[in-house]
Order: sequence, then structure tokens, then C-alpha cells
Amino acid sequence: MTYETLLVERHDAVTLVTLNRPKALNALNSQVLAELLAVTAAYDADPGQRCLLLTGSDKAFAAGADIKEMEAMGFAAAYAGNFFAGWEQFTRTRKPMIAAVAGYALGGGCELAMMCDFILAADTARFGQPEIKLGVGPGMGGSQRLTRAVGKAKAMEMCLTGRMIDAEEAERAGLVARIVPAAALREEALKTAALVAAMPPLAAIANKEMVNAAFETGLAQGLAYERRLFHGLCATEDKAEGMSAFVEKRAGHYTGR
Ligand code: CO8
Repeated sequence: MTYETLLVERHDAVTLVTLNRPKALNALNSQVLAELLAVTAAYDADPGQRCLLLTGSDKAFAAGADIKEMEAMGFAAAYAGNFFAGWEQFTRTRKPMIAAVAGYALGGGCELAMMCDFILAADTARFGQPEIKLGVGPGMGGSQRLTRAVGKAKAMEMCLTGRMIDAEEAERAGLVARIVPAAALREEALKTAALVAAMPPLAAIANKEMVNAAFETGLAQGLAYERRLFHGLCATEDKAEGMSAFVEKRAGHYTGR
């Protein structure tokens, strides 16, 4: 399949997806959403692909939802069409997804990065939720995911003032996993994605589910869910292989069974 707003490359078991609307700083319109949903569905369905890496350009991961697409949209059209509800489907991707962010990740761009499982940031990255300046607010999860990531004080300040934070502040606040020099971002992110892709695939899905459960359940329920998933993983061939490989001091070879 060919895409107009994305570049999609396979690096062994890593699917590298680059947002590619340079003239609009990768603003997210309905076409980007449709194409990303097609890519993630294909990725989830392909047992040979084990980690998805989502990135943008040096200047912008994505400067937000496409303001030009939304400018003429009134309540009736937004509500009846359930505008941008499709992003929920993006977050239902079961296999790991990493965001590699350089430059601007604003509004929907910051929200898209937060929909991934973790964010690697170039030292040039800038995150913000400036929607208030347009008379709206976050609509792709920013008020919820940013608040869970950085806490109420910083999320509220960012949403109410539109202030951008740089990579250092984002790392201190817990929004990004790690900062790398901009020139090394692609290589470092591909290396990290390859590391994830080399993990036992069922365990990767389970680990993602366990961590996400921490955001959606109470502690007791989350702990029980984690333990049950652990028990379930004990039935997999990859668990037998992983533990034998450790004991025999060799590398494991995982099949996803
Ligand atoms: N949408 C559409 N076009 C954009 C966007 C955007 N979000 N951001 C930049 N562009 C376009 C500009 O219009 C410009 O196009 P043109 O050359 O045709 O005029 C081109 O990209 C380059 O942009 P600038 O000239 O502005 O570049 P600068 O380097 O001067 O500035 C900035 C870079 C600071 C990133 C600036 O472009 C900017 O402030 N952009 C808008 C940021 C913003 O407000 N983002 C939030 C958008 S709203 C949103 O994301 C809501 C999400 C939830 C929706 C869910 C609904 C349910």
C-alpha cells in the first residue's frame, strides 16, 4: 500500500513510520489519521513486525491537528461526524509503539506522541498543548494523558497558558523516557525499537497491557491482572525458551508461541 502523508519503511522487525507533511509541519488531518490506522492495523496483523517507531521531521514531530481542516467545522459537523474519534483505534494497537520526537510536538502532535508506549526525545523537542489559544482545548487525550504523565500542576499550567516545555523539562516531568542528541535520534530510536522487537512478542503485548492497566484500574485490580498475565505467560513456548536460554547462557530465540 502507498501512503501520501506517511513514509513507511521496514527495518527487519521494526516498522518505521515517518509523518510526511513537511509544508504543514506534519499537521494531523483526516488523511493522516486514516493512513496511520491502516499502517497500525497492518503492523498489528503482521507477526514478522514487532515494534513500530513513529517519527516526524527535524523541525516537527507534528504541530498539532490541522487547523485549516478544523477552521470551518462547527459543532454539528464535529459531533455528528464524531470528529477524530478514530484516534481511539490507534491507541488500541496491541503491539509496542515508540514515538521519536524532534522539534515541535504541539496539541494533537503532543497527544499523538503520548498515545505511543513511550517517547524518546531529541534535545530539540518542544511539547505543548496550545489549543486554548485557538478557543478550544486538547481533544485527542491531552488533558488526560498529559495530566497522568506530568501531574496536575504542570498539565494545568501548560493547558491554561499554552506554554511549551523543552526536552529537559519534559524528561524531568516524566513525559519522555530519554533525551538523545538530535543528530542521533533516528539511529538511537531504531536501536531501541530493535531491542523491543527482539523481545518475546507475547510478553511484549502482555507487558504493554500490564503497564497500561496501571492507568485504568485500582491497585488491587491492577496487581491481580498483572499476576494473571504472568501466570498465563508461563504457558508459552517463549517462556520456556527464555528461561532455558538464561540457564544455558545463550541467546533466546522467540517465536511468539
Ligand atoms: N495546522 C495546520 N497548518 C499548520 C499547523 C497546524 N496545526 N501548524 C503549522 N502549520 C502550517 C502553517 O500554517 C504554515 O503553512 P503556510 O506556509 O501555508 O502558511 C506552515 O505550517 C509552517 O508554519 P509556520 O510558518 O507557522 O512555522 P513557524 O516556524 O513560524 O512556527 C509553530 C512554528 C510555532 C509550530 C507554528 O506553526 C504554530 O504555532 N502552529 C500551530 C500550533 C498549534 O496551535 N497546534 C495545536 C492545533 S489544535 C489541536 O492540535 C487540537 C487537537 C485535538 C483535536 C481533536 C478534536 C476532537
